[in-house]
Amino acid sequence: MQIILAKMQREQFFEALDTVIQSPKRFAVVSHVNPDGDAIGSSLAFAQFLKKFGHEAEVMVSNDFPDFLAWMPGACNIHIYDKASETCDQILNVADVLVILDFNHSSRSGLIQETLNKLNTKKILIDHHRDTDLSQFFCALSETNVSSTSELVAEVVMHYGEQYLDESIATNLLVGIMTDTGSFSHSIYHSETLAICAKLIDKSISYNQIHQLVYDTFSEGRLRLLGYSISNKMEVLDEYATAIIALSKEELAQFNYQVGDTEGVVNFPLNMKKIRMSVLVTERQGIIRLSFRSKGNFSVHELANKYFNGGGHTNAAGGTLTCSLEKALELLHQVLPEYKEKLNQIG
Ligand SMILES: [Mn+2]
Repeated sequence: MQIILAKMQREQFFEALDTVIQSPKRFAVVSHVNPDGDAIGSSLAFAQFLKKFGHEAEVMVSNDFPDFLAWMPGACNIHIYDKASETCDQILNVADVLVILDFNHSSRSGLIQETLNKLNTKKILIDHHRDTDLSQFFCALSETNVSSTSELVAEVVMHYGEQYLDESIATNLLVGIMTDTGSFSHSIYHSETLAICAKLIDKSISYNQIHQLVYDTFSEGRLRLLGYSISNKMEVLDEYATAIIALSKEELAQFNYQVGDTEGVVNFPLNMKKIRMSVLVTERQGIIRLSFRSKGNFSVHELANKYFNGGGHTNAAGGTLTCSLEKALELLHQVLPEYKEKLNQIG
């Protein structure tokens, strides 16, 4: 049944997309706040794909992306709303079509939300998050059972023909899939993901180089912060098969914190056999950010959604609170007993 529905959705999606890309238009491609490799990779690739049909396509995100993504083909042309809101608003206001990539609710667009909500422009969605309200989109390719939005964009590009897959597009999509799967360690639900990657690797810059550009870029401060987080800050709660790392803004400053420096820290506690859930809590300007990871079928999406104003996927989710770091940790400890049984289940 699911397969039939997915097939129907694809047929409808491509039928609708065909009508849009036939004649030259102005596209604004928007992705989520605190953009990651998948947000940037899928957006750049889709914009580059659109340009092959003679369209104008501008990519925009709410705030800056981490340095380890800055080398990506076309990244220097991305519009950052909090640095150039007027330009961004202008692009949005004249756009014929908005493309929403790697998020499904306008609240995830950060500072762009206000303008987005005002526009009646045709919207196209390509995304792998759950609970999508499809009614607001002209057409949507929304599937949760894929590694990443970049995988879906790869499917779209290849639907139109492999001749559209050039070095930039392939490289950008590979970064998206690589980063959303934690370097191919999770979120791979079918062999198709790797089959797509095989095609991308044939067209992209050297795979080894991409991996190095994304992962071997730590500053000394970032690596020391990782060491400190695990060695000094990791709290292991055996009873709940959970590990928590909390970092205050003073601690982040001590390691000369740059955007993206805590990326991946939350994954390390899961390397322990006994740990089922890992939580990273960080203090930013005025807000507390929580990042959740889990193994197996324990859904951090549910927990993040119920208590931490967030959500995401079964094994990876985020949330935010506007309170002190201490209060956030207090709440986290308070809700754990409710999940004790599930956290101690195998599978
Ligand atoms: Mn993604």
